[in-house]
Amino acid sequence: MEVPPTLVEKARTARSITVLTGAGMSAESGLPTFRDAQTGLWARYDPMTLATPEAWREDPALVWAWYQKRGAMLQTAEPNAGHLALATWSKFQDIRIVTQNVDDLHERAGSTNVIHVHGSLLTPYCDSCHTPYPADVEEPTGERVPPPKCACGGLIRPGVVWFGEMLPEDAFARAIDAAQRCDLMIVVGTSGIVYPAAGLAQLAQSNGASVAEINPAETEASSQVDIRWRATAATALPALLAQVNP
Ligand code: BJW
Ligand code: ZN
Repeated sequence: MEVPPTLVEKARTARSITVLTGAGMSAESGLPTFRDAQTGLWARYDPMTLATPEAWREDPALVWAWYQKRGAMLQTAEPNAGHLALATWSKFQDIRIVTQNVDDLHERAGSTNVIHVHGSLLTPYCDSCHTPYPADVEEPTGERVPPPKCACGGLIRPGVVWFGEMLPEDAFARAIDAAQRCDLMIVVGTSGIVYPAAGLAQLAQSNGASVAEINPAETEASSQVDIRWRATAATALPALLAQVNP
């Protein structure tokens, strides 16, 4: 596979690389993206009905079932060749992964340098007293599954960041740091429309980094990045790694 030579050159000489990943990173592991027409979860469900605090208040059982379903899918999913390439790469170069994904496939591939800016499917907590609750995924039997109750009477909610909610302060601070310190940012599999995560690429660029996009489709960010590579995560990242460390 043809790897953009400028990207190989940048990657070889970079002192610090930050990889910003989105749902497309896990698409080849069988997890649907949010907005892709055919497979996106939101083709069947209205995201505004599900991924918001308002939906949680109005119909927690519907929202809980949706996340249980995604948790069940995650249990049977495996990291793909792209996740594995990043884990291998980070053994010999300074690489930080900033992910918008709520799955744990980067970690399962062996990456230890992962910053989760939109939370995780594996960290439910009480929506009232915020006490963590063990992730106990059961395949939902229907569209609605009542969420467990906390000892305080509150409801256990998914440990993810919904629209209108603040990103976890510590994680986002580390993401900003990773964007500011890198000299190459590789943006993989994100549509670039959800802020503030999407702004990290502009932040890296305004701090002098080159920004490369790996995505089979045009995105909101495409016109601004320095290198556009129309390829998928699981094909491009291993090919890039092979060129950087032949
Ligand atoms: C492949 C591939 C392959 C396919 N290989 N690629 C107006 C203007 C600006 C901002 C706002 C606004 N109104 C509201 C906002 C703020 C809002 C926002 O950004 N909204 C926009 C939609 C406009 N942001 C927020 O609310 C954030 N909080 C915040 O701003 O706090 C401050 C605040 C507080 C109060 C009021 C206002 C502001 C929080 C955002 C939280 C996002 N949460 C979600 C759900 C997480 C839980 C869950 O998983 O259910 O995060 S939404 C969803 O989008 C999820 C994702 O992480 C995120 C990004 O999606 P992603 O990863 O890019 O996926 P897709 O599907 O969009 O794209 C997939 C891509 O992969 C495509 O490009 C494909 O081509 C590609 N692909 N196969 C490589 N094999
Ligand atoms: Zn509680």
